[in-house]
Amino acid sequence: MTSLTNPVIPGFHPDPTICRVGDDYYLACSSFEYFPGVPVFHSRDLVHWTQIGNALDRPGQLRLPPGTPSSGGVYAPTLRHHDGRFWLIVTNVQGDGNLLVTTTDPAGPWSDPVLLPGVRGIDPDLAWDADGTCFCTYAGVWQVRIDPHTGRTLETPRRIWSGTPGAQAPEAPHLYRIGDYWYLLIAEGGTERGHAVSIARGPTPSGPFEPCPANPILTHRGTHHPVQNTGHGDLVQAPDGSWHLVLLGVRPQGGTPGWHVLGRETFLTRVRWAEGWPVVDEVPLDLPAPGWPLQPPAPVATRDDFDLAELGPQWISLRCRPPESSTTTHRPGWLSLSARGPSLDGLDATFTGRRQQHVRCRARARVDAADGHGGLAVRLDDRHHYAIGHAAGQVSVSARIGPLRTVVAVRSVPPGPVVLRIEVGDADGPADARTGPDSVALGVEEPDGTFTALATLDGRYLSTEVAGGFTGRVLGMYALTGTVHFDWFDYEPAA
Ligand code: 6LW
Repeated sequence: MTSLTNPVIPGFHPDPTICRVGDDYYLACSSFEYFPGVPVFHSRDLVHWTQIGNALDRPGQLRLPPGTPSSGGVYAPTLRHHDGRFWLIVTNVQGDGNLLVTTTDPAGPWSDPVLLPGVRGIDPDLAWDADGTCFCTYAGVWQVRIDPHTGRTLETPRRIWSGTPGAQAPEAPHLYRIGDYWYLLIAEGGTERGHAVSIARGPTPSGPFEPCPANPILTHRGTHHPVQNTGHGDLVQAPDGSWHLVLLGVRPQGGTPGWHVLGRETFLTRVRWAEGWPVVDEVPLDLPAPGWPLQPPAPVATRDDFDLAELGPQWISLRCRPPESSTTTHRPGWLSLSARGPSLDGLDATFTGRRQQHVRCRARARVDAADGHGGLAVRLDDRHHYAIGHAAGQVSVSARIGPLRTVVAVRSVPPGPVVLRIEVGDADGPADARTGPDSVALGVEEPDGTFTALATLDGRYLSTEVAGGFTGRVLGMYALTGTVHFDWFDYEPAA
């Protein structure tokens, strides 16, 4: 049996929520300032996941106001199947607040949103009792009965639990009817190194809730485990009766304090039951555990030739993707990006990329900048990014790290398209307490295919521990002036 490595969905895919219908599992994640929003995945074995769409992929569903900051936007969905339909509730923090969309096919299209102005908190959950009453439970932990068809709240919200006394940030609630009890699963301790999963149970969906004596039922804090910050989970039962938890975790690298650069990723672990409480396994590094059904891995397309009219679901853009700034039909077989703002620092930057999903990898693109200035970038947020740009017969590497902006290297290139490359490799220098997580080399590919790095930069500055926030690195293409054309983009994990 093949041994696969957790995370089951690598790269910036936090706050996973899961449901099963028959033999099919569906999972969705947060997406923050990127459009389209809320990536949706499908699996038949909980281990191999394929992205089948994004729940919020029309501007009318996802209004990210122009001032939506990095790590603002779309937080923490809950995905459920009820009454023949899939329901997804999520918060658009600077935009419409809490909203709910439905579909009969999770690959889309999803409905226009129903807004829930009476639900004023993040991390909304949906659960229905046997009478069909719908409960919306959210961070705090608060609960309110709602009409999910209209979004109306039917009562004043009530606090139903506040988690473990002294623990910060009781959030990410999910409520389930399992056997004789209603179980209220939460995250607490904050989404950083103290993160944990706790649970309580009660006789009704509103409690009163009795905390599990073994809380937290999962945490990796204070351990040497390579997966840290574990929390924000959602439970699912397999057709064979076994139980599983999807959750977020991070993979810190380097010396102290440990830098994670891929954001919070989706992991899977096994759950057993003892005396009416779930007992959660430490997150395994290798999957599957013996006895799990397996499906062959879906082929992962690493190269996009931009031959289709629509971009695949893995591509995400900053805040919006107006057709006039992103098209594959203007020059067929090329992605043409037109500048909106003049810098990657701005909230209006034209940037379309994909999540960095491997700790060592490379991204390449063939870029024609005859009509503008643009290229390839590694973006953590608007204040933390490295870029290699092409314009007017030159390529240049630039870096923005907090308040510092600098051009690191410049080289002239012959007229015509160039192949730009970014390689994420091992940290430079001897390993000690201050070693960074990785290095980011930015450069050009010579006509014979060899790589010339113009600069190799310390990766720690594009980490969450430096930049803050909730996201991870995205590797992508950008335009700062005019229109820049991309013939293809290729992403490959490094051996
Ligand atoms: C999310 C909260 C959290 O709303 O981080 O890890 C916030 N948990 O539950 C953003 O993802």
